[in-house]
Amino acid sequence: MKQRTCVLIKPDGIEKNLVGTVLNRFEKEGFHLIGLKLVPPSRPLLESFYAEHAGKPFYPGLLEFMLSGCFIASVWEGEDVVGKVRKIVGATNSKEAEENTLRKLYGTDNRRNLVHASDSPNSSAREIATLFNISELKSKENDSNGQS
Ligand code: 3AN
Repeated sequence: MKQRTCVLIKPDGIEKNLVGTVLNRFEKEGFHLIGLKLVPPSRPLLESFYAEHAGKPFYPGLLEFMLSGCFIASVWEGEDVVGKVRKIVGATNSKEAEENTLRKLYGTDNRRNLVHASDSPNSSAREIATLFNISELKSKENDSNGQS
């Protein structure tokens, strides 16, 4: 099924100069990039993005880390892209992530784990709406090569 997913490259990924590496991994898979921007740290925005984790023990540390620098927000489209991207990203804790996943290759632990990827089509719809205006996403209407 054609889906969209929201991928963040977290502040550690920017700090380690891995933005191109992460984007390239998804491009090589054949997924279509339909949204991309650098987002300055904003507490209200991150509280909204991570609302489902409010109250969990790791929540304050998660927010503090995400507020430590800019992050990249991206939207990818493709067949079953939500699950495929989650597989490429790997388990939450970089130390326990599967070989050759982005978190295993480049992450540090369960907080500094390089990337976020939507866990379901419902989450991706909510996350994309939190971070992007419709007009910021590539569509048949605003892209002359017709890909969306
Ligand atoms: P994932 O991103 O793998 O779906 P979630 O949704 O369980 O993981 O957690 C959201 C984010 O919260 C993670 N990406 C990670 O940055 C942080 N996090 C989750 N569990 C922990 C933990 N035990 N300690 C520190 N940070 C955590």
